[in-house]
Amino acid sequence: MGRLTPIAAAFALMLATGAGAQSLQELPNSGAGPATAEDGVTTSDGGAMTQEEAIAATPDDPAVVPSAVGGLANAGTMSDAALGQPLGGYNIQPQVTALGKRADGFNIALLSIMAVVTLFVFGLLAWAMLKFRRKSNPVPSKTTHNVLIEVLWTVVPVLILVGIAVPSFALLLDQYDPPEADVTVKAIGHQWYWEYEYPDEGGFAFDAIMLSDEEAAAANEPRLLATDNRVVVPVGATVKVLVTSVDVIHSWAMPAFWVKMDAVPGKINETWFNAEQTGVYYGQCSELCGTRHAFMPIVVEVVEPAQYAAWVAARQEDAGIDPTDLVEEEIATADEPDVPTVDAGAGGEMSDLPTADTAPPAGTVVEQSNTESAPTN
Ligand SMILES: [Cu+2]
Repeated sequence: MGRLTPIAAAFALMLATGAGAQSLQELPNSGAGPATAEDGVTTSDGGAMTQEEAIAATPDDPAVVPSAVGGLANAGTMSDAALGQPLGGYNIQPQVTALGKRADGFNIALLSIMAVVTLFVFGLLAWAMLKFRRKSNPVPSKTTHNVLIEVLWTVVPVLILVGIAVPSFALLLDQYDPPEADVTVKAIGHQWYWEYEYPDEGGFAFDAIMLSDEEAAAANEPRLLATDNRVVVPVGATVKVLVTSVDVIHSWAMPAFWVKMDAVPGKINETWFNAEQTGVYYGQCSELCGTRHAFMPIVVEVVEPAQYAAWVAARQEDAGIDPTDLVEEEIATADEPDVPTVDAGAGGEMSDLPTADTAPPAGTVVEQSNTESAPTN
């Protein structure tokens, strides 16, 4: 018991300092934290929505854009049971983005290194226990130092860690350094469904509501993962996803793209993907957000560019948007300077968020690095 006391004391101290640091971090943000009812949250139609209104906007009254085909705003691609959805095995879903493939390979490499190290250490333990037990080794050695062994057990682990760090940092940097976007999609989390907006295509928007078990079965889609409307994007295009929320923190996650980004009220986070294969891909909200957290799935339909153009034209027609107006608008705004960007840093800590005093001007995009990009949850 005597030896446990200092450990318990250290643990209590750790808890105390951890809690202290947390409350300090929260203090400067108390006035500029996640949007409250007074702040109002800007919605897709440009108006302000209070938190109560946002919560009241339940899936019962979705503002679905009607579609020419079947009332669904999707391009009608059939889902493939071997792609873009859980396979029921122990492995990560097949990746369809270059970064996803790299990350998947890195994951397997790390697991292999861990397996080798673990087996080696357990082997050493077993060997030492057998070889140096009292019965087979009655006179213990008095050796206390061995320079060669000490250098080896320091240098070898350092080399292993450096060998892991180099590809790891390279992958991380590439994830946060997106190429210029071809398509921009805004994903807005609601309790409990996702709303999508295509700001560059005239700003048409729609909600994605989960299909019931019967509807999913009838459409030959996986249970609890299919939605009535899907995010449609072209294959081989760099898609920028702006992720935000109007009520609580959600998370927009797509395992087959190795993408996961928190949806934080009052803040726009950015992530991106470039899908190399057409198909229907399923994901889920990955931040516990309330009672129906498990029932706000995400569906991305990757189609050929021509199919995408037709889908956009149909959505614009449904929403009463004249595409020729958009071209004129683009020319009119072409001379305006770029919106400044503030990088919140790798941690994305609360303390890194702009406070009321230092907040960047309205319209500034605050980038948050995605430190939890792995699709496994
Ligand atoms: Cu959610």
